[in-house]
Amino acid sequence: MIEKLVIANRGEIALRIQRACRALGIRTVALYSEADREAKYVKLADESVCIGPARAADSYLNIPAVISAAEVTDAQAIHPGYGFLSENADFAERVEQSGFIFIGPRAETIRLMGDKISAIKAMKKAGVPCVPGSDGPVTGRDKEIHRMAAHIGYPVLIKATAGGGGKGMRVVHTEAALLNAVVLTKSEAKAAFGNDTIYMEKYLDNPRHIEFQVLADTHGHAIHLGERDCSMQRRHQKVVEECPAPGLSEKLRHKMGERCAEAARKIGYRGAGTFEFLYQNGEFYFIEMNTRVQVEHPVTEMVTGVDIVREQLRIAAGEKMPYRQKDIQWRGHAVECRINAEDPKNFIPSPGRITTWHPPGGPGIRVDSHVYTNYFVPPYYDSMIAKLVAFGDTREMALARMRIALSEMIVDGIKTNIPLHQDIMNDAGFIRGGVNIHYLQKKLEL
Ligand code: MV4
Repeated sequence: MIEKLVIANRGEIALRIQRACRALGIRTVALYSEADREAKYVKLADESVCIGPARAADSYLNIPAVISAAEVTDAQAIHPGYGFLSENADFAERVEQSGFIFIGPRAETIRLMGDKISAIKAMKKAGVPCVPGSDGPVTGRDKEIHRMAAHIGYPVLIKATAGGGGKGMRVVHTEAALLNAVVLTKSEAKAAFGNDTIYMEKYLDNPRHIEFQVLADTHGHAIHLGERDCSMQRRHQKVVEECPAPGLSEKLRHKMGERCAEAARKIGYRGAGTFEFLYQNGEFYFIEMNTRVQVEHPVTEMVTGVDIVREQLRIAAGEKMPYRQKDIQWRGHAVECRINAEDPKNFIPSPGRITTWHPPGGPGIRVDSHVYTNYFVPPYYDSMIAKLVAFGDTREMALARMRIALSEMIVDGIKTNIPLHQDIMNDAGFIRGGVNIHYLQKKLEL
């Protein structure tokens, strides 16, 4: 097993990784910026190293500083968490070249999935259903681009191959708007990613966002842990996630999950990964793969009983997965609310000191958070301060527990989006289940 591990992240996920390490007897090294110096999760770690000033570019994104910290503390492995360096193929490569274990897939897998065109190609080849589209870069003469869009059928979506997570996309409704959109998206992609390669897909107008969790070890075994519905989002920021997806049949779960596990096997995937799909009119369409542990992994943990971060660590240490697909069972329902330090009406971040922190509890309630009374929420990073997860035998029971938990929770001194979550938990459309990705934005416009 790994004896000592560097956590190249901050906040709740840094604490989550620490907990998994403790359960496996792995000693931890917390890395922190000057803005996180006083955070308790830093003090809870066995060791800690300051890697630079508050600005993420100078600390959590500073590759030489992270690798040096692993060297000076004599650690064997680095867990990148989510965000920051977690999907940076060059980082993964340098970690391994420096002789450390990277908790995640091989650098070449991260690179394959980071380029959306190559990701779609690989998934299509592996039997995963994709959105009808250009099957490669949009190049050539204007006439050919027109022919391609007409063949796919309007509306089409122009996407940057280096994009993802919502950046570098443009919907085109008419032939007249096509070439202008291509030129604009190309120049935006060049400016944002240094890569102007674009591709084209059929635009799906009212999909749900459903993603499948997989785990793959280095002995050729891959399993799926079912799906999560992440459709309740605003401006590409997920707000509420749940497992399982409301209304999805067991048959379709197994069929799609098995396709994802099979694809993971075929590409020699390693570790935890997520296949993102759009789901519309009963059909799944692959859009992207995430090669990291995700924020919303707890809902899957609650329903399957599998500790995903622990499995990431065991897989990275070269162990065989203790589960076969038949061992995985889904029981009950879990919902997660992302609690952010922000104004619940205008979404403006609300950093500052938390004067009272009173988390909820009781049966079926899980709070993943690094904050406490007197914690100062720094203004430099993501505004998420906690994930509140509610489990129940049924979706109705999970939602009922979530409503009670939200009403118990006290966060004073800063603004939070708890009122927004209370509103969502009482929303008729959400209670019915299965809303699409545009639902929350439309609700907020009212
Ligand atoms: C799409 C789409 C509709 N049709 N692709 C947005 C971010 C990136 N992950 C892919 N995205 C989308 N791709 C086709 N062919 C709509 C979106 C989309 C979206 C997807 C998932 C979650 C939230 C979203 C919000 C707006 C648009």
